[in-house]
Amino acid sequence: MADLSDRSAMKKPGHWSRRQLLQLGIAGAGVAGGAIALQNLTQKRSAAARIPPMPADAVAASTINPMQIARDFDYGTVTRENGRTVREFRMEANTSVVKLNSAVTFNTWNVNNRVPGPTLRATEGDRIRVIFSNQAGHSHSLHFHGFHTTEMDGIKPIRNGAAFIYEFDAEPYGVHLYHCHVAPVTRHVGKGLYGMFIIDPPRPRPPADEILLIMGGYDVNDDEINELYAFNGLPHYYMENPIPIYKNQLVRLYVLNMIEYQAAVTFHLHANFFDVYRTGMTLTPSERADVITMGVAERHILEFSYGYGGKYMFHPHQDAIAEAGCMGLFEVIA
Ligand SMILES: [Cu+2]
Repeated sequence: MADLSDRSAMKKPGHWSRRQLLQLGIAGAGVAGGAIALQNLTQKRSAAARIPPMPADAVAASTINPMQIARDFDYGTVTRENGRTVREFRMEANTSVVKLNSAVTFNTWNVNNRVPGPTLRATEGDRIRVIFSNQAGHSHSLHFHGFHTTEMDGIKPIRNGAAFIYEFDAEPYGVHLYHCHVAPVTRHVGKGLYGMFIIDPPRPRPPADEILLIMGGYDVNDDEINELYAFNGLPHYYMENPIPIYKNQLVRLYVLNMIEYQAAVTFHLHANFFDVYRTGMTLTPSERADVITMGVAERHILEFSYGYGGKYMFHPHQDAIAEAGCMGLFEVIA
């Protein structure tokens, strides 16, 4: 793959010149021109599910907006090539300061200026093309979980100012992830360079209110211990801004643990039990629980609905971690 040496013209995803795309060898692949016939084909899988509107006042006092991240699934730019669906994603490694709370700012390494990075979503069998540009000031990479060739495994550092195209088939279906794999990986992940990669089964799951929760930690003083924790980027955010869900509506949680410096945490949901689809790789649940243990990079689909209105907490049952920011509320509304 070609490296891009001219970083000045590559400030933002979406502002890539035809020359740069030619350097990457993809200008003819329907990227640059008007050949994109199926722009952002958002699937209507949840059309029958009732999903509350985003609270108008849920604006984070930060560059990260967890309320938006919770239901934001990126299906990429869709084209057809040789009879198959190709989903193309622009992902840019950045370094940016994030206000974690009123007292603490943190220098994150991230994708597309958010922690977690964009939630990529495809259907099993699609072709995935990730155009990765590193504008972060350090070497980074994108390592995807899933089946792919060694060249696409993302362990080779992509230097600052360079770019690389990761391309592979979306398989197998499940809840997966991507993260930087440059050493020390714990540091690169701990600073925010990770996200979720969902591959839907060929026959879609039933309609549900689909919500993403990624647990992360922040080592704000470089002592290799997290001082703050968060769901979807910001500590304590969902305690002040509960996620609205409807009563008696099936909720499908996609949960991922990306807390470094910590062997495992649990995920606990109050006043309820959830069906567990381990790694999202089954169509029928394997168990029912209200606490599930998750090592680093473990992820599951958890399904439930609430029969009573009100506010209900979710958090790891390592209560010190919960109290340091990894704690939130669902608000069940009629
Ligand atoms: Cu990195």
